[in-house]
Amino acid sequence: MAHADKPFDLTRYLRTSNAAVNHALKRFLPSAATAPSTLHKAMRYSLFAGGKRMRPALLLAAAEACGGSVVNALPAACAVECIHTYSLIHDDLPSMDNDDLRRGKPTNHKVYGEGIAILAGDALLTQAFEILTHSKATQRYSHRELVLELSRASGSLQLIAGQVADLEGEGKKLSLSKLLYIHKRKTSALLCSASRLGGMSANCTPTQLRALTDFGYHIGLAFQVIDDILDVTQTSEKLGKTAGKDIAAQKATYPSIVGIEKSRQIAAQLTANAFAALKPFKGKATALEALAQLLLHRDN
Ligand code: GRG
Repeated sequence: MAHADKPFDLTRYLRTSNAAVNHALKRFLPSAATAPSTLHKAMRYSLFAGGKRMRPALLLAAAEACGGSVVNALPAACAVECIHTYSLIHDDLPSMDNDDLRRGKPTNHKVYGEGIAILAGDALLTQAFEILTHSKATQRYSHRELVLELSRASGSLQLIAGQVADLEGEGKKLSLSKLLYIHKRKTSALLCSASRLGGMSANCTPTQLRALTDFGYHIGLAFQVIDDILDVTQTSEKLGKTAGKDIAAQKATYPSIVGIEKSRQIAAQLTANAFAALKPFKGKATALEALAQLLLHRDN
């Protein structure tokens, strides 16, 4: 998708990658009419509610940086988006963040009720691994390695561990190192895994995989710092989710601990570290660089 002789057009890139991901997701998921249709409607409701599709874009860009194809990377890109969407549905539940708005629409449990929302999240989590089996194994990475990669990133030591620490930290004064522990797991683990899975779908070399790990890790941390800044600087309308939630829930965030300006500097430094990680690609990871910039400067 990238052309060395032209300035990189990220808007066009995202339009193309999002269309490919949406088309594949529609095919991978049971139709809304398939029984139990309430469940499949609920799964599709959140999946197609208008998320930014940053994780799939990152995955496709990582594949491209390693000389891979969109076709081979698409199953993993869809799998990661299913995991991400499940985590948002569950995060919004009354027993978690208790939110009414997500991706600019009423949250899943507001529309379908709590029981169906829990089950839609569960089903998306399971669906993710079924979709992942549609990936092609490569010379260096078997299906076992792909499944291990995604299950580790989304399991009890990473994504869910982050959510547990986040829940348990509410109303408490947290140190920066505890906050880093949460961000690494709650946010960075899945973004990092997206970056790694993109490389793996393209049979990346060990050096490339290390670079993508380092890149994804730093991008993931920057993403959450920016998310925390946006929570206090943007409106709910702009974010498509309730703004100001962190203060209301008494959550420790970078802005609450070090202030907004320092938080911006930290996000910029993390992005610079992510850029530095791309050195082995010798300037050929244009889409990854453009995405890193977008994530740093995003306003929703
Ligand atoms: C297992 C009960 C149970 C729950 C798991 C792990 C988890 C629930 C929730 C964590 C979800 C969470 C809020 C992570 C933070 C990452 C983050 C900032 C997500 C928002 O990502 P965007 O901005 O969202 O990419 P869109 O809607 O654009 O896809």
